[in-house]
Amino acid sequence: MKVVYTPAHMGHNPHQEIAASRSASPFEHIGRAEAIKETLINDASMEFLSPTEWGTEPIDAVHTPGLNKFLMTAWADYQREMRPSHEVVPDFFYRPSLREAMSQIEEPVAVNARLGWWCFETTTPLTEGTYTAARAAVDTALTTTKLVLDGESYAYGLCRPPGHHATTDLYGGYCFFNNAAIAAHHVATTTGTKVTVLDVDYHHGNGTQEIFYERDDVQYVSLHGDPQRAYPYFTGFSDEQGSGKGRGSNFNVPLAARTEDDFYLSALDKACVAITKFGPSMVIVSLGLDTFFTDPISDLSVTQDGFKRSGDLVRQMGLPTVVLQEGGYDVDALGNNVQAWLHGLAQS
Ligand code: Q9C
Ligand code: ZN
Repeated sequence: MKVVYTPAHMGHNPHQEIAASRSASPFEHIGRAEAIKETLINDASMEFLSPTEWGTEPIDAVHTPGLNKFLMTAWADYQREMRPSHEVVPDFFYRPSLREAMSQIEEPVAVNARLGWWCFETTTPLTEGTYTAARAAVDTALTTTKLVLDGESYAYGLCRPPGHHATTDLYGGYCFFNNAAIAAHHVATTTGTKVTVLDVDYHHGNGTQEIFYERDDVQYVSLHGDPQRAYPYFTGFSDEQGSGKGRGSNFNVPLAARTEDDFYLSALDKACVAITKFGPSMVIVSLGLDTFFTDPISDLSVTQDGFKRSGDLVRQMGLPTVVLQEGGYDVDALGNNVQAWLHGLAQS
């Protein structure tokens, strides 16, 4: 299987994460992608390639162009305008009801206000090389997608930072640009065919859902921890089924804490039935391994064998499949878990 990887992800190098009312070492760090790379590079069935450059056009086709413009200079703007800091985090979020009944405003001018305009939470710091890394993750997703458009049955993109929490105009949840959504939009618009994003990360992909919620050319299907207890809390409920033209093309499966392999696989089977019914030309998998039973920030109980069975079930749909890396925070198990999923997909 072809694997797209670049060391450019190391530009995104947070030293801390502000969550649960304290600052602690980040769960999303360089070591995650390097652990996956180490496992796959020692696997003779994996062939490594570097991404090519795709520019900002595919990003601006999915996100409000102001998001890319902001992220390009935000870290440097903050150093100059506020104070020198290894990482940059908002402390004031724009919530539209602050201006209830008043005129709509434009993006503010002060960098601290712009942070709260474009970001929705505190766990996603900007560091000096974050922008370069986030752009490289998009290039990785698009290069992987092109391999499959050009005839590979499947390919894997080692995207870091991840993408599925980034909405049309907000970043957060360790995500800056929505790698999978950019890839799906690229396929749908350049081929005129339908595409499915199958999201198996522990967390609901609120960004991908929002981006495609009113569209009938891209289906979003997700298995995740029930938002009644799990991040991102405000989306991922089963009654979110799409709206307008998109009604029926969004499918959420919230899962109970400690869900084990057999139940998880039966839920994934339902997801695959919904995908087959939609009839896409390609499946883009948002692959999170944070459903693993020892993941430090999640509470599902999937095993390495469950990941292999998951890849196998996706293969049985018989569709060209792009696999893009999202979350997964048990770093000691991460490489083996990705490898198991990919071997299930490739039946090797
Ligand atoms: N104490 C992805 O898996 N909050 N994002 C975690 C942990 C952020 C997860 C709090 C979770 C974001 C791509
Ligand atoms: Zn996740």
